Amino acid sequence: MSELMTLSRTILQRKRSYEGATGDFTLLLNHIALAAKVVSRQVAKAGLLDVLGKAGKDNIQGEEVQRLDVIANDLLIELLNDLPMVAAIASEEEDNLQVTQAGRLDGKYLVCFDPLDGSSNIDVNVTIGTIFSIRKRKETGREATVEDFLAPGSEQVAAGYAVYGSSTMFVYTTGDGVDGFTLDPSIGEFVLTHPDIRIPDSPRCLSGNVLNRKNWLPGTQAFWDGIANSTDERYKKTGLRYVGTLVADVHRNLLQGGVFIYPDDRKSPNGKLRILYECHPLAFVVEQAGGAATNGRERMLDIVPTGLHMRVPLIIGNKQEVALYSQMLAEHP
Ligand code: P6P
Repeated sequence: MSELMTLSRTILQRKRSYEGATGDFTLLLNHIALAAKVVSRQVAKAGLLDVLGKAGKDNIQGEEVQRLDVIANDLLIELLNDLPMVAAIASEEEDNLQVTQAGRLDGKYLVCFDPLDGSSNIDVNVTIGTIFSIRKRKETGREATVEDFLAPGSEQVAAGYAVYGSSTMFVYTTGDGVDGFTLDPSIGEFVLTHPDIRIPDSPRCLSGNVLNRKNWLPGTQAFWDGIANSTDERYKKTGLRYVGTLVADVHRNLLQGGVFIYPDDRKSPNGKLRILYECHPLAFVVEQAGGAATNGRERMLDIVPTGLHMRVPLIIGNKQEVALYSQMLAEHP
């Protein structure tokens, strides 16, 4: 049994925590993992549990909310609401921040999440996921405000995701490397299967919605075409992969190497993806695994959000390709 490295045992034995962390952090992370286990079960049985389809409303993003979005969102809020160390929550599915009951005054953590990323793929059985980010408040003794969330991504103390695919995986970092766990349903535990993930320096996948190419900036087009038409050895095995679920595309690139782009373009000057609960957490994970993430012009983790639902362009994956993108933007104004 000594080989059975669960999430909790890994945190304790590999200090996958962070300076100043206490048991509170472990409890918080385990609650997020618990939510992932429950969502995993709902997703696995979606067609049988009558949880497919639309919830009959749009969210603040203007996107049609799926019933599983609501289930995942409500579950995460319920689980975190009882934790005295969590002061407030920012969710893709909630217009405003959610001040928690137990930790509203003295909770030291702020949690941001996209409860179910890739919702449009739920009904067609394509991989979806949950993305989370944990920040520490600079002061307690009062209710959290939106301003408490508006800090650079470099101030995250932990970030990660669950991805509900052929298996359910839980991947996270606290700034000391990245570990990946696979859910063993027979024991209900996330077991360490991918210790110390490092992104391979060989971009196996070029990932982006190339049907938007007509709206892309000249630099984006030059970046894409340069790789697509390259005869360089580096791109000999590079293929196009685009799931339509951000966390699935980023997870695949993390394990195989690659670059994902959701850029700004003439129709969407800020791109589509949200910084607080999509781009900052994934940038933290990918940087910790040896990759990079920018908005095409500056490091993603240096960007300070101006609102809970701020959108930013995202270029994320192998360092060389992320840098090449910025170079192409600069050379093709
Ligand atoms: P498009 C899913 O709705 C999502 O927010 C991300 O998970 C995904 O990468 C992106 O949208 C896909 O957007 O415009 O290519 O369908």
